Amino acid sequence: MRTKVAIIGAGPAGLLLGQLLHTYGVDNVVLERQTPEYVLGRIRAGLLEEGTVALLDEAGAGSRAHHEGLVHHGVELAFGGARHRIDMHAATGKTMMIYGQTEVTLDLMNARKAAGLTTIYEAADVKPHDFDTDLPRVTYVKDGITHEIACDFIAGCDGYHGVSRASVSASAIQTFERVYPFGWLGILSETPPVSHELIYNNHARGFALCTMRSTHRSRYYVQCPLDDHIDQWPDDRFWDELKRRLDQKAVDELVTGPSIEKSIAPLRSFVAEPMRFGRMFLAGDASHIVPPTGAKGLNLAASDVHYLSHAFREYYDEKSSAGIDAYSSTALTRVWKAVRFSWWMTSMLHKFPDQGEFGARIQLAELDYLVSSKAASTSLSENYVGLPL
Ligand code: FAS
Ligand code: PHB
Repeated sequence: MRTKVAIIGAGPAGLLLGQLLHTYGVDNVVLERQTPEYVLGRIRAGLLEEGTVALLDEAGAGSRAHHEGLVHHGVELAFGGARHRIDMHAATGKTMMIYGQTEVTLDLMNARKAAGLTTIYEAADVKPHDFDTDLPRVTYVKDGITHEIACDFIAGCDGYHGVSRASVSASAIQTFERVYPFGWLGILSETPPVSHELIYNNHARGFALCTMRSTHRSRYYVQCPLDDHIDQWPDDRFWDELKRRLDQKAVDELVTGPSIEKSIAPLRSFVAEPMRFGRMFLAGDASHIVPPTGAKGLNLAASDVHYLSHAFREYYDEKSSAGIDAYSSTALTRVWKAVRFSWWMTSMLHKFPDQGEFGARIQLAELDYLVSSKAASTSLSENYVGLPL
């Protein structure tokens, strides 16, 4: 088999890249090690920046988001028993959309199927080869048979645990990492959200986030110890702990119910540099991870794909390598600003084991400054809604 761009990974990054390249007339094949059902079963991100929604539109996969997504103009920060709204639309003119990553992935899968494009699911032992030459190729095993795809370029969209970054020699890559001393315990319930917007809670017992997937499906997170196991968190314990961390109005209005999904995610900040290795390019979680506090993970994958898809279009349409040569530095400039923002939000809202009373007071002072200063809340807003592409 031969294609122009071999994409490893059928998560949001890989599928969005595949759709945009198809729109630009660039032939591509997507290789995914899991089944479509497994990929759709992962409950992850929930908040889309305007730029991400615009990319879904450009990829021909945005219409359901516009019908079913919830457009938000702000968020609330809760601390010291009170809630404070940050009107992000007033500060930036931009909005955010609540539309789950599962739905984004499904819409991209359906668009790819409708376009008759090749996606090879359950592709085992996927390996990128010779990406430091002009003849890169990818091999994989399907039904016990080894296949090879000759290509012009390889896009590593295979997430943090993927094979692409792992295939780069240690001397060619530099990584930066911060692992946080806690995780997020998340629950999905078929209950109406406690508020029509998100509530980020700083509490002495730990962070909590009230978010949603629709007007009848809620998602809540509480900060938990890294070594906690999901079996230690029956629903009743989760709801009790969440109530201890919310303001009284939220407690009074919270509708609890059985969990339809419950999971614990570790938190880390991670960046691999560069994002290009010869004819192989990394995009999304394959190259960087952020703590979900700033709602940047999925949106960063989308901005990487924006830059990379335009670079490939320029290469084939204009016979110019300027875009692909600039991809890594262009993408990393935006990545690091989102990594900083996500680290800052995480540092301000979570209880750190070694922070002490002084650290707790600094957090409250930061939050109080944020909600009482137009300049501070504008800075928060422009990062949260998404910096310009
Ligand atoms: P993904 O990891 O989504 O997709 C990579 C794909 O590559 C997967 O389908 C995988 O099966 C496949 N793959 C891996 N190795 C392969 C191989 N060797 N061969 C072939 N295929 C291979 N972000 C937020 O903004 N908000 C959140 O609340 C949030 N919660 C999260 C919770 C969890 C538990 C995790 C892990 C992440 C969360 N994220 C969140 C971040 C998440 O949304 C990512 O940013 C997003 O999935 C990035 O998309 P991709 O880069 O496509 O990577
Ligand atoms: C979510 O809806 O899952 C979500 C929203 C905002 C975040 C993190 C997660 O910062």
